[in-house]
Parts: sequence; structure tokens; C-alpha cells
Amino acid sequence: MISMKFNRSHYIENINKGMIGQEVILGGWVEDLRKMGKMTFITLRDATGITQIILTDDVMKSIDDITRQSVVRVTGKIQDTKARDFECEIKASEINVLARAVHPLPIDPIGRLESHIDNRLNSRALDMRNQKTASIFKIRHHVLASLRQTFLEKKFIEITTPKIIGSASEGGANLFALDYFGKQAYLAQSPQLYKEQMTIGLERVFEIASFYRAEKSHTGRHLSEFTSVDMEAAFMDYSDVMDVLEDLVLNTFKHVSENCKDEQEIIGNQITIPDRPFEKITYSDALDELNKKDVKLEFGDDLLDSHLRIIGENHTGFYFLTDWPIKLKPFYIMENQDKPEISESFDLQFGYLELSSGGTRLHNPEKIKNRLAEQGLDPAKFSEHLQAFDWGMPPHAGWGLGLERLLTIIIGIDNVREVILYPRDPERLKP
Ligand code: AMO
Repeated sequence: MISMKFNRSHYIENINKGMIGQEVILGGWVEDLRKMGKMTFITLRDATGITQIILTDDVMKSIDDITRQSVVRVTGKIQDTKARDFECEIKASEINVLARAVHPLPIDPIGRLESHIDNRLNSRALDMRNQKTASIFKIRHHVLASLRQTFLEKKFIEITTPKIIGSASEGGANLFALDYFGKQAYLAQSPQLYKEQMTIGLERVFEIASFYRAEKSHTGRHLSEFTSVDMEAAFMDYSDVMDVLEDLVLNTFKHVSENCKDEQEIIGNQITIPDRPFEKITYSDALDELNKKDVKLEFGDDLLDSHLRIIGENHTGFYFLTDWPIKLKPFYIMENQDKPEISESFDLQFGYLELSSGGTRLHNPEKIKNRLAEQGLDPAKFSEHLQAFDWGMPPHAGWGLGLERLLTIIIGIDNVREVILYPRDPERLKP
């Protein structure tokens, strides 16, 4: 007899026909429960799989009551089964209810009854027993692992920059303000200034972390707290960092396609690896395309969601939208040496959806000061940042990629709230 208090002898995925006759202790959740004559059949799920448990009335008598989704520990012997869905089953000699699930439950975690996303988000932990939801988060885990692996192979160092900051890092008004021991502080919208500074010693850095945007956007692609994948590299320009981004995206697709086969099947979305190289179209090309569709824009006009949707009709997969007008770009983006009205910048798009933006950065502090002033920002407020530019700032480039947006493409859904555990948006601050 194996004696363990809570410990299991096996995960369900490790039980097989070759073990018939062996005694095991399993722990998990009662997914389903059916009484048939003198027998009770339980389907038991743990994080690795699902199996069938057979209980005789004698064993059932030892417990008062058992509800679906309760946590149980089962001791029993592996035996052959007639059930079609299982290769073997467990004949229980003992069952203990470790925690009872109180009914009615707020959602059906098996997903037989479709629940509204708001109800699922309000009961997110229970939603995680829905195999579709669990698969999304297993894929998210693999995407993060793959991104880190590719960065590592490319000799990038992972950094963690502050999320509480004393002044707006990129200008702009979309910051959450907070009181910091009587001083005004903000939640960081991106690691922009810190990641640039780090290139002076570490050369190639990346960060994967939560950042904050106080935008009242109600779309399937905006969150108030999102996960940004950021990189910055010395001695690279925007074309080099587009290559890095393309490698990262392709490696991620390959990794998920190979390592998440079950999850893709459960979600019902088979991943196709995108072709390389990703197409590159310039902002001016995009204007021409829009003009042909009778949308008249001038050079310098921003591309709105409605415009990107039109461009996305022609470009349905990944493509880079490059060479934006300098006046549409933040102060740290470098201009094209021959045509200063154009910037060395890009967005990575998937159809209409913007996944990433980046560019070559200015590394001359005087030019940065001029650009700050042009954009109505006070260079004095950036003095701590700018001092690093007097310490031997290398030419550098980088980008930021929205992890949740990328995940919606990989998973084939259209709402970022599905791919983050507890989304924060203008309406949702809890749970
Ligand atoms: P940008 O503001 O374009 O650039 O952000 C980069 C990417 O982050 C994602 N993103 C968001 N995702 C979900 N909800 C949001 N509210 C949200 N805001 C942004 C998008 C976007 O493409 N510092 C620059 C990057 C750089 O130049 O390195 C920046 O923050 O996918």
C-alpha cells in the first residue's frame, strides 16, 4: 500500500494499459459522475489528462456526497475497460473528497454550455478547467518560452525596467497617474527610455512585461494593462530589427505548431507557418493603395483603423508598413538621411491589426532635444534620460510587440481578453 497524504502516485497521463493490476493514487477534479445500478462512474481530470474511475456502492458509502468539480483523491487498481474513450480505468478501493465544489457553479467549466466571456472572466479560475481556455494559456506559455529562446540565441539579455515612473516616458497623455508618497508618479506605458539606455552597456536587451495605457478604447485589441515584448539593440538599424522580429514570429509559430498539437486540436485552430520574407510596403505605397480605393489622404495623415482595414483587405497575412512620416512618430525615431520628412520606422501588421512598432532611434542628444521641443515636450524633463547619451550612446534600434495581439493571431480569435488571465480595460478592474 502506497501511503501518502496528498501526494499522488501518478499523473493521469502516465497511466496505461501496461500497468493493469497496479495500485495507484490519483488526485484531481470530478468532471462527470454517473450512477448506473450499483456502480458509480467518475471521469477524473488532473492537469495532464482524464481517466475513468469505477466505484462500487460500498466505496461510495464512505463519503456523504460528491459533486461535479469537487477535488478527490482516489486509491485503486488499474483494470481493463470497455469504455471507448479510455485505454484502461481505475477500480477504486477508497475515495476521499478533499474539497467540495458548491453548486450551482457560475459557469459550466466543461464548456458544454457556452458561457458569456464576462461570466468566464468573472470566474476565471474555474474557466481554466475548460480545456479550450487551458489550451490558450498553455499556448501562451509556449509562446513566451519560444520568444525567450530566440532572444537567447540572438545574444539578447533579459532586463526588467521600473513600472512606476516619475515622468511620462514617451510624452503623450495616456498614462495612469498615482500618488507615490506624496509625489506624482505614473505607471509606465513602455520601457522605451530604459531599454535604449541599456544598449550602452549590454548592447542587446529585451523585456517581456506588463505595461499600462490609460486609453478609453473598447475594442478587441486594446487593454489597459497589456504584455509588451520589447527589444533594443546597439549597432542595428530598423531593417536589422525587422529581421529580428520576423525570426521571432516565425520561430514562435514553428514552436507552437510542433509543441502544442493537442492544444491546437482542442481550440480547433491549426497553425500554418507564415511565408518569409514578410512583405514590406511603405506608408506612401499604402496611401497609393487607399487612393485607388477612393480614400484620399495627404502625406502626413495618420492611417486610421478604417484605412488599415482597407489595406488589410489586400494584405491578409504579416507585412511591414515602413517609412512613416517623421511627424507621426515619437521624438526618439530617426529620420531618413536623404528624405528627412520620412522616418526609419515600421509597424508589423497582420491584416488590419498592428502587432508591433519600432525603428532606428536618434542617438544624438541635440537632435533629440530639438525633436522634443518640436513635439511640445520639455527637454529638461528628459535630462536624466539624455545624460546617458553623453556617455557613448551607440547607434541603436528596437521595437515593441503586443503579446496579446500576437496571441490572437496564433490562436485564431479576435479578442485580447481571451488570452490574458484577468484583463484590465476601462470597464474591468476586478477580479
Ligand atoms: P506602441 O505604442 O506602438 O509602441 O506599442 C507597441 C505595441 O504594443 C501593443 N499595444 C497594445 N496592446 C494591447 N492593448 C493596448 N492598449 C496596446 N497598446 C499598445 C501593440 C503595439 O503595436 N515604445 C514603442 C515601441 C518601440 O518603438 O520600441 C511603443 O510603445 O501591439
